[in-house]
Amino acid sequence: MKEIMIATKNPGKVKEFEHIFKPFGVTVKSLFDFPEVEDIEETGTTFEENALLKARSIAQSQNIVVLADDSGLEVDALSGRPGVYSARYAGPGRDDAANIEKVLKELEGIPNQNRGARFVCCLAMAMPTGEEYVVRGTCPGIIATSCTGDEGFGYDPIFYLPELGKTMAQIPKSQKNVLSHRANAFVQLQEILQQLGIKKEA
Ligand code: ITT
Repeated sequence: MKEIMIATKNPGKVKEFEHIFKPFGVTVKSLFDFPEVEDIEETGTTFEENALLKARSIAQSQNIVVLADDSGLEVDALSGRPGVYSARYAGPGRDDAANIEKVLKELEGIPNQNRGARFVCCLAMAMPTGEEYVVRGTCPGIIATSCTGDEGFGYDPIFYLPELGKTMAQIPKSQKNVLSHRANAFVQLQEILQQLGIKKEA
């Protein structure tokens, strides 16, 4: 496998995957390199379903190995919301600041011990030949009461990691790439890549 297309238009995700795939010598492309691919509606009710929907449809139409990431934030006190709606929680504008504001408002007055949450990342890899693989990674944390830090993207500024005493937006990319939900899912995907004979370059 020489190249893989990440089925995303989220530049934050593209950057993380470029970093992740570098040791494998696999070139990372994204939907920015395939402007002809139309948006695929995320009609699934689970992260797995949505990731598979995207990967499958693009692998077939573009004849390339595709990795789709469907990810989001699950907040315990909100019964798992925003969940699969994380990107559009505050409405179709997909604005990170508005999404964060909505979560913080809904959690107003809720004490720290009840602000548990997790980031979830499902990765689906689809081959043009029809083989499909899906994995799920998670990363636990606590929703802070305000934003801190400017690394990362999405909900990172309010996602507090108690063991580090920092939010996900206060740690460098290299550290996020080791402990995040995406990193966790990628460890599982790596096992699959290995079984397929795709290994890290020495
Ligand atoms: P694509 O569908 O084009 O991949 P997206 O941003 O719409 O991009 P999702 O549908 O998977 O992606 O929604 C994920 C949302 O969940 C994303 O917009 C963020 O708000 C949040 N999210 C996912 N991973 C995150 C991370 O590592 N840090 C912070 N927020 C994250």
